[in-house]
Order: sequence, then structure tokens, then C-alpha cells
Amino acid sequence: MEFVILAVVIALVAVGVISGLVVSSRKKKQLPPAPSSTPTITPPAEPHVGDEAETPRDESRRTIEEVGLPPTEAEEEQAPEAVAPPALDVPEPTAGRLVRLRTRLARSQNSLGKGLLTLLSRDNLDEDTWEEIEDTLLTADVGVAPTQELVERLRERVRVLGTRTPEGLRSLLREELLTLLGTDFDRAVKTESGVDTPGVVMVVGVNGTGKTTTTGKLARVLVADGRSVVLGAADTFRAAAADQLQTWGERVGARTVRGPEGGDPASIAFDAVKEGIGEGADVVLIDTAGRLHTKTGLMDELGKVKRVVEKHGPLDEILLVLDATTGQNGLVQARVFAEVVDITGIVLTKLDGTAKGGIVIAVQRELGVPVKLIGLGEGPDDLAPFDPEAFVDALIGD
Ligand SMILES: Nc1nc2c(ncn2[C@@H]2O[C@H](COP(=O)(O)OP(=O)(O)OP(=O)(O)O)[C@@H](O)[C@H]2O)c(=O)[nH]1
Ligand SMILES: [Mg+2]
Repeated sequence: MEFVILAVVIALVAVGVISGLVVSSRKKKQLPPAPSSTPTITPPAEPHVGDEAETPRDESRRTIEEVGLPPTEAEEEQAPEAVAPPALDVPEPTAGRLVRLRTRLARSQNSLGKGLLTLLSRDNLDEDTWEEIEDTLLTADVGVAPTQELVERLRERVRVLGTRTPEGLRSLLREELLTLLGTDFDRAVKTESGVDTPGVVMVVGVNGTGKTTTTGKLARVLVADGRSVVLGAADTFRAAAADQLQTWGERVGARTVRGPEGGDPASIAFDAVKEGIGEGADVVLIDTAGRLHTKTGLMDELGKVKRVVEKHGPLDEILLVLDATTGQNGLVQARVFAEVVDITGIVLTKLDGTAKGGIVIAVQRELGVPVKLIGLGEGPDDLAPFDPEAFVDALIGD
């Protein structure tokens, strides 16, 4: 009886050893020396840490046909090309974005709205209260002239209408803020040339305001709308700038035209438009630098980029990107840029990180150009079309 059990054990171990040989060539090396002729009982190797993670003994074994050879070095090098391209992102539609992102606006800005409403709901709207209202608006970067205008009109209407209820005052405030923002600007980003060539959009602004991020987010919006996009990396200040843009593009399948670091931004922009025309793209988006290598001023350079691109035809949109958190500084920048290139729209970024949403009013006033887009976060879909009504509602709560 004992002999039978021993024979069965020997047979099992032999099967185990032989099938172990075909499992993998690596495993082979760890096995004890191969039995010479007749299998002998070899004690199982000492278990090591992590042994449990290995294939259990009784799992079905692969045959030699199923076990492929390890890739050769040459194959390993080629491997990445053989891999299917990564799936493209499906960007969110723009409709309803401001609603989705509204809490971000409200979170940072309800100080303005709440402050104003608290003041307006005081029983006695005396001189001091009106002054506090003025201060609140100024603190939110609405700007001196628009603030005075708003307070004057509000005072007058409150007096004439005898409005006293918080709801009544709230709706008057809403109307006045909307008047300041202007409800009849065309705020659509113009991405169609009206002829057979791609629409061309140039994005400008000082460094760090969010130009590249905005260009990337805008490309996503366009792709989501079924348009084909070519990106022009006309920021040659550092190679990483073009990489950053290209990364955005790759996620949605938009190609990036780029040149050498320190190369001529105008010629890259020119090439981007040329290639966009060549391949029948719908839109070409040109990202520009906020800083330069050369001694030429940023403004001279931008003027040149614009002139050179316009050899292909007029630019359809020049977006000035301003960082809302820089407040009044942004206005000074806006003025300088507006002198060199004809700004057609403003993108106000980082509104998620400031209580100074009033800058929207100030900057439109300054340039006479509408805010068209707002940035409400670093996420790829955190760019929303600017809608005055939704904005004011978020500002003062509805
Ligand atoms: N919170 C927040 N961050 C933003 C927003 N837009 C851009 N940023 C961040 O701002 C930083 C600068 O953005 P970039 O797009 O690189 O700015 P840029 O204008 O291209 O900068 P330069 O190329 O150096 O001129 C990045 O960390 C962005 O993620 C926004 O709407 N909200
Ligand atoms: Mg950039």
C-alpha cells in the first residue's frame, strides 16, 4: 500500500516537473537540475516570499504552442508603433457648461452677490449703505466708472420705484448688472472664414494667463462640434510650450504644426495656416508666446505674426487671454495688446479662483470688446461660453 502511494507521488512530481519545463524558459532556470534518466523524488524548493502569487500548481498549463517566445530586442523597439493609437477623448458639448461650472463661479464670487444683497436689504438705504455698495463693487474689480454708473442708476430707480423688498432690489440689481455687461454683443467665437479656407484664430496674452490651455480647450470644443482643427505652436520661447500644445491636440486628434525652439513664430504661424488650407481643415488655432527670446518686443513680434498670417487672408478672431486673478493689471495689458493687434474677443481665465468677477465688466468697458469665453478650472472641459444672464445669476444667486 505504501509502495502504491509512493509510486503515485513519484508520478505526480514527474508530471509537475515536465509540465513546468514548458511553462516558461525563465522558470526553467529556477528548477532543480533535470533528472538524468529515472525521475527521483526531489524535495520541493523552499517557499519564498511572493511564491503565492505564482501560478498555482493545479492550474491548467499552456502547451508549448501557446507559449510565445520572448520578444527580441528589435521587436521590443518596434512594439510601441504596433500598439493601436490611444482612444481619443470625447469632449463635453459646450451647451450647459456654464451651468455645470456655475458652482465654481458662485463659490468664489458670492461674496460680491451676497454682500450687495445684504446691503440692499437693509431697512434704511442711507448714504453710508450706498457707499458700502460702491466699495463692494470696487473690491470686485468692477472699475470706478462702471461702479458709479451702476450705483447712480440703482439709487435713482429705487427712489422712483420705491422698491424696498429684497426680491425687488435683487431684480433691479440684476437688471443693472446686465445692462453693464451688455446683452447684445455677439459673443460667439468666430471660427469660420466665410470662404473656402479654414477659419483662423490667434490667441494672445502675457505669460501664464492661460493661452495654451485655452487654445487646447477651444480645440476640444471645436472637435466636439465635428470640426477639424490644426494647431499652430507659434510660441517658440521654449520647446515645452509646443509639447504642451501638442499634448492637448493629440487628445482630440488635432495636429500641431511646430518649429524649432527659438525659431521664428511668424513663419510657424504662416506654415500652420498654409497646412490647414492644404489639408482642408476647418479651423486653425494659433497659440503665441507671452515671452520672447529675442530683443524684439513682444508686441512687435505679435504684430509681425499677425501680418504674416494675413498673407493667407484676414484673421477671423484674435482672442486676448486675461487672468482674472490679476485684476486691474489685466486692464493695463489689455490696453497694450489692443494697440498692436485688433482684439476681437476676450477670454477671462481663472474665474474659479477669484472673487473679482467684476473684472468682466471692467475689461469689456476698457476695450469695447466682448468677453466671449471664461475659464473656470484647469480641467480640459473647464472653458465655457460667456453668457451674461447665467453669469449674473451665478454672481448674485437666483
Ligand atoms: N484655475 C484655473 N487655472 C487655469 C485656467 N486656465 C489656465 N489655468 C492654469 O494656468 C497655468 C498657465 O496656463 P498656460 O496655458 O500654460 O498659460 P500661457 O498663457 O500659455 O503661458 P505662457 O505659455 O508661459 O505664456 C496652467 O497651470 C493652467 O492650468 C483656469 O481657467 N482656471
Ligand atoms: Mg503657453
